[in-house]
Amino acid sequence: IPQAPTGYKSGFIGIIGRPNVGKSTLMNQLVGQKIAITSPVAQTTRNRLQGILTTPEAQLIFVDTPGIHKPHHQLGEVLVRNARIAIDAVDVILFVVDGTQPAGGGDRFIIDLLSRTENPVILGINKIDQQADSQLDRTYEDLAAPYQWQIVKFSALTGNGLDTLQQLLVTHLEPGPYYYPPDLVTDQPERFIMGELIREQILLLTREEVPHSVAVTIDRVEEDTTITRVLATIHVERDSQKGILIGKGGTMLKAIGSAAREQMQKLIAGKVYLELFVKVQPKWRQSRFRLSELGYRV
Ligand code: GDP
Ligand code: K
Ligand code: MG
Repeated sequence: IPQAPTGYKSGFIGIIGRPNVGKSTLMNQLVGQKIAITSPVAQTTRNRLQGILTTPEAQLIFVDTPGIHKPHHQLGEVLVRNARIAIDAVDVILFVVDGTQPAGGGDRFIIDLLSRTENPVILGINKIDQQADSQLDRTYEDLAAPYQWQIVKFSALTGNGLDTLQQLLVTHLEPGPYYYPPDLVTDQPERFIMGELIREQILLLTREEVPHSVAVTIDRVEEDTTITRVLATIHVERDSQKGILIGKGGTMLKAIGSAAREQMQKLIAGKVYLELFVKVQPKWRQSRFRLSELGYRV
């Protein structure tokens, strides 16, 4: 890693918020590449993932966290605990809310968590591209008022307002080194993102009952001069879910595969041949061993 110029700033920014407010979309837009998968399904993000933005004046390292919510099973508890750790392990908190939705219990729960941190907090009101009712903003402003958090409004989808956000974040950073090489956009290996791109298509294409019990492993990546061959397994809990994933005559698996392959080609800027398998592993969500075996930090 090269040495940063004198006066250079750097630091970690925790992106916190309830599910579906647009945290992952925001991170992708800020770093300029799709490194975190997004979908309308809550709990799309399972791991802590870092997005790195290096500018001439600062290196901003964004930590995308799973949305904070009340846990229902062991995977849920792990997710919430990781989000709590993230709050204190960073330099600045970006608390993202959905400006198209009224503030809810989930937001109050997070505000309660954030009220105890020493770190500076910025309230980011997202989805201003879709906002019809400015009254909603006021409810968030009122919630933030007792803590005197700075407020920024933006659209993670269109990028509108993100320059202002970026400038404000830099003012909160201290002088520091490059934590990562300037050309790196994420701390995650390509293989992990490949698995996530498959999981994203499952979330987008299959029925409600499948997504939460799915995990994807990348079993093999073979790089040829002209094509990259990827072998991956989708792990589910029940035979019925396997049936849904494969679909009639294999149509669903084919659709998942071809959409994921397209995304992977963008990721690696090259041709990909993707082979997908589906495997039933009962109750993997309950098992810590399984979770870590599949690559989740528990
Ligand atoms: P997360 O759960 O907080 O990480 O949320 P995601 O990034 O997965 O986004 C949840 C949904 O909100 C997705 O369907 C996104 O396309 C959508 N979304 C995110 N940001 C915006 C935005 O600025 N405007 C609009 N209209 N939709 C957004
Ligand atoms: K989501
Ligand atoms: Mg997310």
